[in-house]
Amino acid sequence: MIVAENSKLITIDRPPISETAILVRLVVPGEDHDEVEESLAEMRRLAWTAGAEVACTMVQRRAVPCPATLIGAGKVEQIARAVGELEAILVLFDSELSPTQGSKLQKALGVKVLDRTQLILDIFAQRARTNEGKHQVELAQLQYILPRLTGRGVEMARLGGGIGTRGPGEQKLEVDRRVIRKRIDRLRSDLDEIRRHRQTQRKRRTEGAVGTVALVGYTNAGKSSLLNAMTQAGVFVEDKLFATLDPTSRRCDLPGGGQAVITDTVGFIRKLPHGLVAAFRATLEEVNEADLILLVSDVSHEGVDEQVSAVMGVLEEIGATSKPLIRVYNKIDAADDDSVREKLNQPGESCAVSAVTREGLAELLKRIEAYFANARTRVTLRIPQQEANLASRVYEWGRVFDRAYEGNDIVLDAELSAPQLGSLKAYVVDTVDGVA
Ligand SMILES: Nc1nc2c(ncn2[C@@H]2O[C@H](COP(=O)(O)OP(=O)(O)OP(=O)(O)O)[C@@H](O)[C@H]2O)c(=O)[nH]1
Ligand SMILES: [Mg+2]
Repeated sequence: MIVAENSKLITIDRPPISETAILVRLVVPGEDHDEVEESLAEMRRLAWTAGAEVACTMVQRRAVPCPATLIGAGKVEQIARAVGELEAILVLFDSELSPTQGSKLQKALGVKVLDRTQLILDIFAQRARTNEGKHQVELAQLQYILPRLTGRGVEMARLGGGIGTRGPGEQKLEVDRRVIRKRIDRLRSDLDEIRRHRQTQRKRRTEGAVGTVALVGYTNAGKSSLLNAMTQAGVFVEDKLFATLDPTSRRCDLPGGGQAVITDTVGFIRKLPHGLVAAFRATLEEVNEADLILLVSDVSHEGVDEQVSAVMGVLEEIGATSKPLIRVYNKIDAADDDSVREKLNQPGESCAVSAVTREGLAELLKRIEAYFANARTRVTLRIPQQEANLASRVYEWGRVFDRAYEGNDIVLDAELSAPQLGSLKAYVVDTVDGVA
């Protein structure tokens, strides 16, 4: 169901629908066969997640894309026939369509035509639960629609609801550009407010912890399952794409005492729409703010390497590549031992686990602990005796080597992690770098 309230347009609690779709892909010279197959398989899963069944897949090889309709006129006719025969009501393109191409194809085929970006946006619209998620999805949708605001709305409205018309799609013609721009401004300022609120929350949430860890990875890699296994968080897990949209943080006990804050967040996908990444800034900030990243991947999946590269691409886009990172190969219970071994032999710190059987989890926690132990700094703190509660916090959080009283001050020789030191910065009088 699409609701339009105070010009706010977003889908809420739409019942699952079942649509028959045809999947189309243009293959240009030089494209890798396996990657094309993988990308098509993923589109089928995306379609299924959105509520459509792909009845047939049609691929066209062409030296160059057709500017008007991406694929050639003959292929368009062939698809139109298939639409009639299969009674399909949706044609999905595993490519980005320009506004003109989308509009021409829709006219020629007489059914809804959606590209990969629109399909992903639709799933995000279905999945958004919190205010933050809904705001971010709406912003991405409006930004996508704005340059496409000519004519296609009529066709969308005529073709009825369902996949791709959720969110503001079918309302396009009634809401002119000016109104949309105003709404975009409003969403941006609301999101700024949400981000500020998130920052305050983050501070409170992470107080005293040795540090924060973000679970990052391809959609369906098992990030939420891993958070649950590490912290008994009870987060929603589903064998569909983009089960998680909103970040969840939980404290996790480390083997030698102390706690890390682990944050689970939205999954990535290849060709993730740039606008969506930009719109999800508040959510993705959780990754930028983390002290350590766990790059979670599904080692039982054939396309795991490509998935990891797609994740690295997004990390680059959000400026998080310089963060310390541990590669976590998940689902080892479903993978063959050789491929796991091969992954672990690659350069960089890595770890193999199963969120389901819990194999390797203890080792992963040890690695996290070791990272923060190595990242500790030995400092001298001078704390006024009236603030003795701060001194007890140092004992609670880190290691204290020596304590002395000088005048009205307690002087502590202690070792703390960088995030812990953050809130005690004002009391640090001396630092011994690199002492573990
Ligand atoms: N066999 C096996 N399945 C797993 C493992 N971890 C997760 N899964 C399954 O993989 C699917 C996806 O798990 P999630 O934890 O929802 O994955 P996610 O990375 O949070 O996915 P998104 O939130 O959609 O990005 C679910 O069906 C899980 O049960 C594992 O270690 N082994
Ligand atoms: Mg998840």
